[in-house]
Amino acid sequence: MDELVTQIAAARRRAVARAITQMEEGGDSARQLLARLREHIAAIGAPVHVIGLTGPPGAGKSSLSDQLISRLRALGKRVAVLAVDPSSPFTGGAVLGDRVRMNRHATDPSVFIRSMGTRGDSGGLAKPVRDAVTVLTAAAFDVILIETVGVGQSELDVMFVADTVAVVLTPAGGDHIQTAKAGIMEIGDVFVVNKSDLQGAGRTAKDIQDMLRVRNDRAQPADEAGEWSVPVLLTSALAQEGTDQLWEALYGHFEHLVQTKQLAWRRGRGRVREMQELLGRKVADEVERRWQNDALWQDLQSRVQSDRLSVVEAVDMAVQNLLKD
Ligand SMILES: Nc1nc2c(ncn2[C@@H]2O[C@H](COP(=O)(O)OP(=O)(O)O)[C@@H](O)[C@H]2O)c(=O)[nH]1
Ligand SMILES: [Mg+2]
Repeated sequence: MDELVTQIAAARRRAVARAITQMEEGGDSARQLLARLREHIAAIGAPVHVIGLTGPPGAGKSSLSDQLISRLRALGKRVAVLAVDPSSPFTGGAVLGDRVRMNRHATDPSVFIRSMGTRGDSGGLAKPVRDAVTVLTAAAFDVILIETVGVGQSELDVMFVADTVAVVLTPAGGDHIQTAKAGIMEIGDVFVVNKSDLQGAGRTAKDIQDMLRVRNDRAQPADEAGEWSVPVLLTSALAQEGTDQLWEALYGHFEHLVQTKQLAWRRGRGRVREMQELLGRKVADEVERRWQNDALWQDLQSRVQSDRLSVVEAVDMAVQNLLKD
């Protein structure tokens, strides 16, 4: 164990990879390793910046990651990329594409690229990702990029691990934003219209601005800590345009969090989100178990089935019973 911690602290590639596999699998040894890594992190005070990249498949997240790695390496920073596929227990084709996109960096000892499935899945979807971030933080990476595949609830959960969330879209017209609207439009700290070499990028950027205005109207009034003004950037990973500005925006958001002392709050909020998600799952599992085995729950079920009890009443009674003991 200590040997593994020492090797992770020295950023030995194989040790880091092995530790992340442990985090995917979960269990007692992973938990012990995490505790040791946290001690190490507390001792070194690693000022890591965790960035989430989300958006529809094919938007160019991996291509942008590749560009960002180059920029960060030029600045002398060490970079890790986690390509996460929460919709699949296996690390499949999309993630394979991710690796190809970033291949030229694969042999750089200051770059670590890893794809993750959610095999273990005992503690919610974000957990293995959060734990992998702990491993990479202990290995003293300066920046950790988390790329998620797809657009669903699980991607949102994963994004709450990040300090800065970039939502990557393309000039695919209004419907694109409509589909993306369910959730990810709410969590972006930076918006990116990639493939700006294609037509309609300016229009898409304007649609996003309009959407953000609605979002701001709904938001709480700014506290004295100050508000972050969400930028909408045009990039072309293909033409290598706008990617330096993207890094500046991402880092600017991190500086904002640090200067306004919101970083710790934000990380705490992410942990609370994860707690809520995990609690919800555990309660759902428990309900499922009772539904099958418990006489009272069976009775509620059959009364609803034969229309002797309304659904709402049955749910109220079930919840009361759940909370009773
Ligand atoms: N025209 C154009 N194509 C791009 C750009 N960025 C990425 N692509 C292409 O879009 C496809 C998907 O890119 P990828 O980075 O794998 O997207 P991801 O699924 O979001 O990670 C690839 O064929 C890329 O070459 C861009 O700025 N302009
Ligand atoms: Mg990708």
